[in-house]
Amino acid sequence: MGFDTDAIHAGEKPDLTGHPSGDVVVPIHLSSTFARRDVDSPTGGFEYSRSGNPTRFALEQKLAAIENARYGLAFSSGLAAETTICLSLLKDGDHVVAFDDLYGGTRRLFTKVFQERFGIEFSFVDARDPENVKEEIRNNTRLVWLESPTNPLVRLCDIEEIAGIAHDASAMVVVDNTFASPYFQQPIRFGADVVVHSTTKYINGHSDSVGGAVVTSDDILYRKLRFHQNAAGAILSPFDSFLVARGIKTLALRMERHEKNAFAIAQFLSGHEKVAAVHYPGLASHPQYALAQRQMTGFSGMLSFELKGRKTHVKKFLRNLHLFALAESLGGVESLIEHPATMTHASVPHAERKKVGVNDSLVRVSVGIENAEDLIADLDQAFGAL
Ligand code: P1T
Repeated sequence: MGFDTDAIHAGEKPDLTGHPSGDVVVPIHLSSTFARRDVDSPTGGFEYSRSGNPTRFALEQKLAAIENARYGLAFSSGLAAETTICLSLLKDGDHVVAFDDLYGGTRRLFTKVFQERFGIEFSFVDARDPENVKEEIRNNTRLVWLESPTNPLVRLCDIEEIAGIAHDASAMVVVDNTFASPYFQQPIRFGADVVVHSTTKYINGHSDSVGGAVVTSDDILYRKLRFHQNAAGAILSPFDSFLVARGIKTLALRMERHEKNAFAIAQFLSGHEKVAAVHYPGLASHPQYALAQRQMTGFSGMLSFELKGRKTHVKKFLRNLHLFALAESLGGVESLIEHPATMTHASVPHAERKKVGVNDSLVRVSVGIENAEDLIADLDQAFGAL
C-alpha cells in the first residue's frame, strides 16, 4: 500500500464481526486492565494496559506501517523511547558512537545519565564523514546512534554507508528520524536496525501531545524492546495514542506543505543581507544536497540560519516576530522559532556546542503550514526592525 493509504488504514480496520459498533476510528480504550475467562491466557489478547492496550496497539501498527517496518512501540516521550533502546541494548562497559550534532536532551541523556551513572561510554563524532564513525569503532562498540537531518544544524549522514560500517563491527544502528518524518525518509530501507521518533513533532503534528516511537523489523530486538518497555513502564496513554494516530492520517499532506513553505523561506533567507548562512538540505547550495536527494524523498520543514551580528541582535529579532512563536519543539502546524544555544541545546556544555558549530548567532525554524507569504512578511519586518 502507499504511504498515505497505510497512514489512514493501518491498525484501524473496522471489525464488523467482533465489534458490533463497526467503528472506523479505533476507540480510546481507557480500561487499565482486561478481564479474562480463565487464568491461563488473556481472553481478548490484552491483560493490563502497561503491557498492552488496544488503542496503543492500533497506533503501534500504524507506526510500523509508515516506517515500512514490522514492529512499532509507542512511548510516553521521545526521550522515554531513547531510554528504552539504551536499556534494551546496552550494559556497563559498552561503547556507543554518536553523531556530534544531536538534540540537546539526547546528548544530556547519554552523558549525564548513561555515561555518568551507568558506565556506558559515548564518542561524539562528525558523522557527515562515515570515516569518522569507522575510526571511533572499538571492540566494545554496540551501537551507532544517528540523527539525519540533525538537530539543530540540519546536517545529514549516509545511513547506508554507516550501517555497513557498523554491521561489519557487529554494532547496531539507531536513526532518530524525527526531523525527516517517515514520509520523507525510511532509514530501515538503508540498513538501520532501529528507528526512533519524538512523535511530539511531525508524527502527531499538532503540538498537543508528548510521545515517542520505536520501530524495527528485527524479531529479537522487538522482543527485547517490548520487554523493557513493559519492565520500565514508559508507555503512551490511550488518549495520546488516539491523538497520534489521528495526526498520522494527515502526515503526508502536512509534510508536503511544511516542505513547500520551508523551501520558500530558505530561499528568502539565502538572499537576505542580514543572514550569514542558511542550513536547509533542499537548497542546491547545501553541502549534502546530493545525499539528501538520494536518501530522502523530500527535505522537510526544518531549517536553521545564522544571523549577522551579536546575540543581542538575535534576541531582538526573535522578539520582533509576531507569527512565529518563540518556543522549543518543532513539527507542528504552527511555525516555531528558537535559539538553540540558550534553549534546546543549553544543556550541552559551551565548548561542545562551539566544537559542533551551534553558536550564538544560530536560529532554528520549524516552518509550519500557514501561508508562506505571511511567514516571509513576518520575518522581513523583524529583520527590518533590527
Ligand atoms: O521531547 P521528546 O518527545 O522527549 O523528544 C526528544 C527528542 C528526540 N529527538 C529529537 C530529534 C528531538 O528533536 C527531540 C525533542 N526536541 C525538542 C523538544 C526540540 O525543540 O528540539
